[in-house]
Amino acid sequence: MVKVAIVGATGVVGSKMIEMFEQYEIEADELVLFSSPRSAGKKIEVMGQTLTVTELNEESAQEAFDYVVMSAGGSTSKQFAPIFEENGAIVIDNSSQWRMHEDIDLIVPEINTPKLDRGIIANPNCSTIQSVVALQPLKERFGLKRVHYTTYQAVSGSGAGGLRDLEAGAKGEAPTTYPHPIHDNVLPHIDVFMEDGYTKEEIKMMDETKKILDQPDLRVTATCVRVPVSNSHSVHINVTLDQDASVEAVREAFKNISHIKLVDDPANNVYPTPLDSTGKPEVSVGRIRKDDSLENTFHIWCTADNLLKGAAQNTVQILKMMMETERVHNE
Ligand code: 11C
Repeated sequence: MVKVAIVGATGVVGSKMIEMFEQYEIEADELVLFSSPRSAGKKIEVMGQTLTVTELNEESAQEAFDYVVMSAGGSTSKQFAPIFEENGAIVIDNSSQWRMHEDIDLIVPEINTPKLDRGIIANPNCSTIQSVVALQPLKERFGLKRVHYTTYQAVSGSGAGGLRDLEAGAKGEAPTTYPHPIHDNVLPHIDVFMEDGYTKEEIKMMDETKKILDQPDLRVTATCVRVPVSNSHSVHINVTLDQDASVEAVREAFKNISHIKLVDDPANNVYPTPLDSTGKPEVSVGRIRKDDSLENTFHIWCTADNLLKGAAQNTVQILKMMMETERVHNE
């Protein structure tokens, strides 16, 4: 009897999680959908059943679940993930709340596996996930010395409010989520500003990259930018390798990997775009060029669906991996 809960089931990522449950054929004997009081009572179709969303509170969180996936923001995760954990669940959390805790695993299933010192596993930030997926084959083949990210992030990363600001801005309405219009504009500002002038999104990309790639000495910097695109993030990755490599060798490193799509034929206007990435499970890379301003350095353009590989898909892949490990364990 496997009992699973989705917390934040009515949100932008939560509804993609439900789609991913179907796609990844998650087998749950009982599935419970939790939300805030505002969305409780809503009915949602999941794998042929109609489920009513219930309110997450101190009492409902005490039920014994085998697995809980959460995408309801940091404060909800801070309050409830330890309660689910104490009651025996493996919690896979999509917020930034637990990611950098030393005893919490930060997982991209194509790259690392959980040690499970705790019953909480963290899902990384969306722009980090696609970037480390692109960096991993280069790390394996050539080693990494330094990474400089510049992101072009879609408004769906801010949930329904971001999508609303983009649509409303096109009609001349004022923004309610961002401090400036996002329609016809570009904002070098994602998440809050820290004392050193970086944004929290930039810090997340720097710290999470080192943790997932298990390379604390990697030099990483980032500038994160919101662009007027509905969905799918783009990241320019400027990477310095540990050794010399040709453009062809770097291209070769991305070939024959099922979760990476090499889209790199600029002479025919072929390169990754967010529009092409939307709805797709893989991370796309292209525009691979040598950066002659630094030794052993390359430019890579990378796009991926931030709600899928960047959030719901990666979370459900972790869930699937945990369920399979547990099943093998019990056999
Ligand atoms: C954005 N990357 O596009 C953010 C959304 O730390 O999981 C995800 C925030 C996070 O705004």
